[in-house]
Amino acid sequence: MTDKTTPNPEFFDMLIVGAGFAGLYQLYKARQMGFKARVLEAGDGVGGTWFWNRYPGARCDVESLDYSYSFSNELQQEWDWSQRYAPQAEILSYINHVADKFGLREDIQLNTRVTAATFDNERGRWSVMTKGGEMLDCEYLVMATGCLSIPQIPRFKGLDDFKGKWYMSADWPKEGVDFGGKRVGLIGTGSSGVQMTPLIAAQAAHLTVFQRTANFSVPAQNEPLDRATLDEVKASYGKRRALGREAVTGQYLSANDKSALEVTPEERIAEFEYRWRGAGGGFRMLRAFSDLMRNPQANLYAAEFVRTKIRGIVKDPLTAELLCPKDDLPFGTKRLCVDTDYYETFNRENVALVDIKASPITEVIANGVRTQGKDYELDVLVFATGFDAMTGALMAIDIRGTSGVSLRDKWAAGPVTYLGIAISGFPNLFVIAGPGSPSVLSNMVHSIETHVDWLGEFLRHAHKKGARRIEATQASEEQWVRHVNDIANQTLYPVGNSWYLGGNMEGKPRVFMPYVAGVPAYRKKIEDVASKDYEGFVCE
Ligand code: FAD
Ligand code: N01
Repeated sequence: MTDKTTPNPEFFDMLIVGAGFAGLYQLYKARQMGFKARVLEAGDGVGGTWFWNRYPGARCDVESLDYSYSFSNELQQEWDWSQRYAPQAEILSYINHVADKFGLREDIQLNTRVTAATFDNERGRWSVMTKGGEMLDCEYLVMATGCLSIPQIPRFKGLDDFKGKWYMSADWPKEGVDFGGKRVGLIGTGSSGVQMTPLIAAQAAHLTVFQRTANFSVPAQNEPLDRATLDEVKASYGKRRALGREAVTGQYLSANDKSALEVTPEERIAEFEYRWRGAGGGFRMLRAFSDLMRNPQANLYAAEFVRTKIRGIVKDPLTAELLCPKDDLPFGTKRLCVDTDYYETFNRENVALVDIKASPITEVIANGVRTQGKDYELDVLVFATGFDAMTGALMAIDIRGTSGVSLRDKWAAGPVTYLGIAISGFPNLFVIAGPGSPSVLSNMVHSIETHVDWLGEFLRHAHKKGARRIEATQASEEQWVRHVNDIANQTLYPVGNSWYLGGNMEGKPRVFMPYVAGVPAYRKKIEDVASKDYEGFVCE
């Protein structure tokens, strides 16, 4: 630990904020480059998303064979995933295994929240301040702070007076929660709420699901991975990873390049059925046809398919109708939920769905929840209310670049970056999988590796030239932001209200944040930039 009283803060070549998939790989890479580096992590363990989100049913929706590091063949050969979509605990074990295998822990400082970072123009260094008052200096500051790491804390009136216990999906107790015999209220029906609903329902005396907006959910078709499958994948893992690199979402899956409009109705239903019953998963469903996210009619076909499924599964017609997403939410414009028995759960006697769009929650009362129409008696409340996504973790830190310019001010109308990795006015600061990169629309582990590898090459290149200060120009940033917006506006993504565009938080600027053109198109852009002597950056 750095001595807090030292007048000269300890200096690092690189400080990395966050110990999730991104921070760990960045540390591994920094060491390979001979850097003195340290990771600062707010939590008391590594794992990021998978450290915090321990709620029942939490698991990935990109297959684990792809949602895992590819940088070490030894690692991918020795690790056996138990299921197609591994549960949270297994992903967390994997990340811990990575930390141990590569001896990363000695350079990871846990229980350390970064509160401020200031660039010293004269010395070309970042001064980083922690919540505990510690100061550390570095040449490069890498923000591996995550896109979904700042939960939206429920601000319901009366919550402090609630007599029961309440929990948040993204800050779940390590010891778990026993719902046995309890009347549980769940607020939030996004991916987290959808994953936990069947498990809570199976344990609790009664579950009331409070739904504000119905979202689309498709079956995961999760299954155990047997030895033969694992051996087969491992025998040609490189090939699978290479195919993933060339896929729009950075993962190995079958994409149909036909338009939903060029096939017969029977062929269309057959394709959707194959993805619903056989292939499973949200990313596979989104690739059922090439134009689902571009053509309103194609999108409507997918939406109608899922609505028909819901009506077929859920026996009570009123509940079924309530669960059907409405036309103002085109299919897939909000992250598709991926479930195991979500809709089926509403056929259980001990589960009720409440429409809080029609009758909003007015307050939490001592023994439950009050809506405009009715009181619900509850022993436990669960909030699966989402995140201050993509910008929240960066805006929570007081980051000041050249001439004291504040990131909070710069991003007041929405995030602006060059390539989703650098910000003009903030030299030597890099964001892993930030806004303006494929990020959350892709297999994140793949996109994280892409950024860390590209940045590594960039820093090597800069050092060779004797440059120590790297900064994106304002012109290149403006051009990139325009491009990101243009591409998004050619799709249906900005039509649905979602956290992708800040629409889940009151007062947050509405800007579509991820880069929708896909992983291969993005890689081509960043490789082009590199091949043109890192065009758009000033290195001196
Ligand atoms: P995180 O894992 O979010 O790690 C960031 C870390 O930074 C956290 O540990 C946080 O505590 C720390 N931190 C933040 N601010 C500070 C600070 N100021 N000081 C110190 N530390 C700080 N993506 C997929 O591609 N596929 C999936 O299947 C998938 N499933 C998901 C399931 C859930 C429940 C959630 C919430 C997200 C999921 N995601 C998925 C997205 C997921 O966030 C990424 O895949 C990935 O884990 C992000 O890794 P990261 O290292 O970038 O960020
Ligand atoms: O959060 P969300 P999440 N009163 O924002 C509701 C990843 N992830 O944690 O839609 C009442 O999606 C809100 O309602 P509305 C994935 O990328 C992946 O579930 O705003 N309700 C919504 O229903 C995902 O997209 C997996 O009207 C309130 C819900 O809470 C991202 O993380 C699993 C409310 C929030 O849904 C976030 O998912 C989990 C209020 N005041 C997470 N505030 C996988 O499957 C919010 N809501 C891999």
